[in-house]
Amino acid sequence: VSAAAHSFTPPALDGVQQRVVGALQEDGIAVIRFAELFDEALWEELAADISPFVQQAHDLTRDAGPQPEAKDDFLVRRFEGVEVGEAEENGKKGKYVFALDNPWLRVAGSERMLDIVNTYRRQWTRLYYLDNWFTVPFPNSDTAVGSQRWHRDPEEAHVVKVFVYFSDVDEGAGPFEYVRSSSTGGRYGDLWPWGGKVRKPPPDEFDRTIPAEDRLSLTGPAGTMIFCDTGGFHRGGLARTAPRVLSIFSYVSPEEKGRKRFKVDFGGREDTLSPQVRAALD
Ligand SMILES: O=C(O)CCC(=O)C(=O)O
Repeated sequence: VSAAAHSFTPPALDGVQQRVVGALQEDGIAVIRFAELFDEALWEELAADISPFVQQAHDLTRDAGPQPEAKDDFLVRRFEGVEVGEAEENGKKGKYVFALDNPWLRVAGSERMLDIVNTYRRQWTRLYYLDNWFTVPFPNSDTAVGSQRWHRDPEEAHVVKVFVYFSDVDEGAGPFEYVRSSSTGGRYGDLWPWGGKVRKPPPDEFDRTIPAEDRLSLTGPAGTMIFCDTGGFHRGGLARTAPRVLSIFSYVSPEEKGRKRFKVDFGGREDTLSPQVRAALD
């Protein structure tokens, strides 16, 4: 246990934040509406900011083939990976640089958000990835590839991811799916355990072993917000009839400094940040 964990003092949480932490502790997953945590103006700002990316991604993938063969075929990432538009300029094929007033960073690195994640992890976590995703629908797709298959994330046993849907996600849009109570210490924590040899369990055996009622399919309208311990089993993005647009934020413990997949331009304002925000963005 690190020094940071020893000195962690749980912050005061409001009712919504407590509900999210409680559900994370119980099931490894919590689903709320973005509007329960943040105001309408911020939603509008994010929606406007993501919209040109969605248009570009549509154009880029209009002639997608019949079947995806790799992750890059079905997933367009705005700030990393397949670089489109401003990411090409900003990142120059390196890490994307977010200004401190970037709206995604303001949400992902907000105290409101960090207080939830940090209380669940009982330490000041580090934001190591944030992105916008456009998942390409393939009407004839019959084989799951990559993260479309059940898996546990490799970073840490209790890595936390937060997804916000910016499109309506029904079964045809490849919803995120999760096995309740499947992270380490949970009811299904010992099945193909985290860090073990089997990274992607055989689908038939998986379905036989884990009851359907514990396999959650997170459909929902735009504005749906999912907090999740992705050390537990999850999959998603097998879209057939509609694209799926979301933002993703990932949080790890402070020891994982090397993993950070973006940069922050603090503009000399480091000292204005609260210690937990600074720890998250450093
Ligand atoms: O696209 C999805 O819903 C799955 C994402 C996933 O597996 C991940 O972020 O680790």
